[in-house]
Amino acid sequence: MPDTPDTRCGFVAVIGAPNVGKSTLLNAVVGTKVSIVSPKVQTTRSRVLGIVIRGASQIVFIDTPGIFTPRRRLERAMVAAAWGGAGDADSVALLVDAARGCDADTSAILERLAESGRKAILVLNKVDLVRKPTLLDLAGKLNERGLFEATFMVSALTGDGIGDFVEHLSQIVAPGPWLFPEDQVSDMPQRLLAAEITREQILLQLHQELPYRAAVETESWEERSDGSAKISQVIYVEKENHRAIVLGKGGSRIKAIGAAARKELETLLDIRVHLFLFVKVRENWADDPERYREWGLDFKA
Ligand SMILES: Nc1nc2c(ncn2[C@@H]2O[C@H](COP(=O)(O)OP(=O)(O)O)[C@@H](O)[C@H]2O)c(=O)[nH]1
Ligand SMILES: [Mg+2]
Repeated sequence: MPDTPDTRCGFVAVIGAPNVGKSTLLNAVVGTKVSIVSPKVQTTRSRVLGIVIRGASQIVFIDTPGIFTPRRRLERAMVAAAWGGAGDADSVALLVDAARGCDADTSAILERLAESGRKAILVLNKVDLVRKPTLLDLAGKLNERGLFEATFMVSALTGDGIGDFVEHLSQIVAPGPWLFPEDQVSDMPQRLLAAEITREQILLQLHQELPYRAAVETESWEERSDGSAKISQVIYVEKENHRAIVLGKGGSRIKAIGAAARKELETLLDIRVHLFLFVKVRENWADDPERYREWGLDFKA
């Protein structure tokens, strides 16, 4: 017998309209939070990897920003990153919100998939929200154009159907060596993940346009001798009145954001965390090339 290893490995890009549950799916397959989630669109700004091992297969999921018709520079860069993720991957999973059905964003993605000529995997998400007949109707309709090699019906929230989906992928990824260490679940540096956790709280706790116009950066990360970490972050907003909103009355909002983010970080990192947040006004951060580099986005997309 030749001593060829029987391992398999492949990249699977998760694409779809905003808010269909791509990041929730990524966290569900990985089993821990690697990508932040909120009810707001544009939560995911860059490409995030989630790495899963199933049997002899290592499946590397690429979470992408939602695909929609972009208007601003940041949006253009995010959509370009999403399609870039699909181009780099061995397989593409198109996620559709079963409750929302086939809306304009999803139709546009189907159009582009058809043009590319590559087969994708259809994943109908949020099955916990719809009745079976509606679901089957939608699956039938989406399959009419013959763009999909397989269809899965899942709930990223409850975990329903996730096992079958991962099992299928473990069988179709190509034979080859694993590309990441066995215990690695993401490629996101801890400082960036920590910043994302705080941004998630901003999205969850604040409303209107402001959350989309805030950025978070981890400025320093100090490991202390008692095993805890002191993390300082800056929240960048674009206007002085946004700063006031993030701070809240007597600093109450920033306090709540910090408390929730700290709790989440302590669970994720499994250490005690001292989190210090500062709010700064930086007009036009969304037009600063440096930010794009940091997130792995193309400024000129
Ligand atoms: N009911 C239900 N809600 C879900 C499910 N998956 C995601 N969501 C919710 O949909 C919203 C958007 O999720 P997110 O993962 O950020 O979507 P993304 O923009 O595609 O990455 C969040 O409020 C999630 O909690 C699901 O299977 N069922
Ligand atoms: Mg997302």
